[in-house]
Amino acid sequence: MKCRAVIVTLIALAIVLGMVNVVSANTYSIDSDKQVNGNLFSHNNTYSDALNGSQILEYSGGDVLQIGQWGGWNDSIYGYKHWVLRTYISFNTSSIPDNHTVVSANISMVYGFANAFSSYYELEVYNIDFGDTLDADDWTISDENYEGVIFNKTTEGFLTRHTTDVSANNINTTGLTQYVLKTSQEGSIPSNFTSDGYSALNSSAIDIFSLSGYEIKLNLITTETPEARIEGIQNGSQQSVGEITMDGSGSYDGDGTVVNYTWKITKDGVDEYVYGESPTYDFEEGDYTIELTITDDLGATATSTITFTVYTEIGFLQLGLISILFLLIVLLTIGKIKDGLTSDRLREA
Ligand SMILES: [Ca+2]
Repeated sequence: MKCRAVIVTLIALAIVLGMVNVVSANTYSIDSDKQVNGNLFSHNNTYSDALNGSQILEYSGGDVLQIGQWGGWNDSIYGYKHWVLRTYISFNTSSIPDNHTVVSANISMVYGFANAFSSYYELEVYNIDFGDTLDADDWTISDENYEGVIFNKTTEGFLTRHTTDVSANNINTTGLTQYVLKTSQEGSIPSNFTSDGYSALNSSAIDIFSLSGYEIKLNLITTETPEARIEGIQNGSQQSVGEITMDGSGSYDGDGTVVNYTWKITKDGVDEYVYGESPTYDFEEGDYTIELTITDDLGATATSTITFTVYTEIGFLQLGLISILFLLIVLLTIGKIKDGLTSDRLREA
């Protein structure tokens, strides 16, 4: 009975262990740097379509990061002014291990409005690499850097945590990862702008805060990068025409599993794809490049490439036929020479 109880316990344990997934991801939640090259976070750039200039506004909040529009009035000299503030944020992402791939990333923040007049607001996120220095001239941003909208007031609530996904490929694992937060509607006049010079957007701003200070977090999920290995064909080798098995079974993922094997076979600039751990392919004569890309269970990829030459091998039978042909030619030639000599002698006689 005791023995049976132990077996039952072991089986139960195996079932439980089988249900527990292997942890193949690391998570990071990184606070934005508040001190990078001085007080970069306090450099708010303003844009005025009437003044066509920019200026740095003094930021006086201690624990609250304010991003918003202070403009929005009719000026008799300059016309409509519409100031948009941008704020730089950076995260120290250098601690991510070299052999890890970032598989997903988002920025989250807790926010509220300094002024509730605003009926429409978006806070846009742009990925920028400013390096270690930053000044007011660095604020040029393009649509190519666009990463997402962190919230939109017309559809979302107030005083809550909101997140926006950002590209995992743009995380700098060896240094700082930097973004610009920008209010929307830059350079445009809102439709609700009123004739008395004040629009509903007037003096609105976003305060980003938490109980202990402003809070902007970059949340990351990373996984150990898998390793792709091609076996069965040596790099730089000569192979004979015909079917060859491309062996990718030596590929591995240290903290998870390989879920996809994609083989790109290139000859004369033409690509062909086959899939699976160790597929067989019918190779013709020519120069080949094979690129194996593997993907792990969290979407991290790795690639390995080899080049080799395929030639037509002369078989035993072909070699025999060529030898016989050569022998016949030799015999015929000798025969002709003999014939020539015989006829020459006959003529002499
Ligand atoms: Ca992995």
